[in-house]
Amino acid sequence: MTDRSFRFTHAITRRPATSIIAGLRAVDTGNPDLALMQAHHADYITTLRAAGATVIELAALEEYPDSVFVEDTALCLSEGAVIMRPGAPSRLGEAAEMAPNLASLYGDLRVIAEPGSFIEGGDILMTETEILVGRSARTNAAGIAELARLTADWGAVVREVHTPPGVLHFKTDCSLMDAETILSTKRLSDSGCFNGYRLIDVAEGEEAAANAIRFNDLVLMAAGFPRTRDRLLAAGYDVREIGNSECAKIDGGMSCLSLRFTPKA
Ligand code: CIR
Repeated sequence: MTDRSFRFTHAITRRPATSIIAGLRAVDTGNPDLALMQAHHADYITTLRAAGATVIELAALEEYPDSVFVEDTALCLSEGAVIMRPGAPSRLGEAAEMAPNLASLYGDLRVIAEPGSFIEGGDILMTETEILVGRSARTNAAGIAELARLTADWGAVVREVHTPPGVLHFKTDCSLMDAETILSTKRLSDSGCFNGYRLIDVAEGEEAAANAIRFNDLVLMAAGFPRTRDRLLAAGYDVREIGNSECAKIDGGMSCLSLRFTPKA
């Protein structure tokens, strides 16, 4: 066991653009405040560095309002990286913007390229033994099948699962805490997709706390969910709370804000 699903050397982030106010959202609760988002983003990066990450900060991309959410553009594995094909038309071009950054770090870069394939990184949960991919409004069966084909010779085991209806991404509702343990909402875990894993339930009414990340010895979670935080503390995790009020207005959370990986040249 190498714990490669949560032990990493690197992270990539992208600075939020002023166009963030045009970010996609399921429900309009007002526009994000850029200055406050930048402060939260800086705290997020400082915390990743405290966890041991070499953080590569990319410049803002004004033409893509949602481009701060770099997770959706790629999947980074131990053996190589795969450029995604986002299902949101306004985000399709973000994937090509990420490619050169990963090409310079990885010897093997592959691309989801079929015109009918759609897949976003937010729908992908990598565990120690398998890659779970949730079908959603952004990720279709063709995208999942293409990912499975592209990664088969790396030994990847891709399992198609379902994102709950009305939930943006699979990982909106779950996170890997360690090699055996997943933090999840009940509405997702009730599907049985995590049978065999140890589960920590997000507290009822705190569903937005499910999108957390484990990076080396730290767990980064959105601030404002005290009952879920206390469950993670009781389970022994070293938890850091990061403000997420502005990203939350456009359906973003902890995992969306970075790619986390150990490059293999
Ligand atoms: C979107 O709708 O695509 C963005 N507003 C939010 C993306 C969040 N990304 C993620 O969960 N991985």
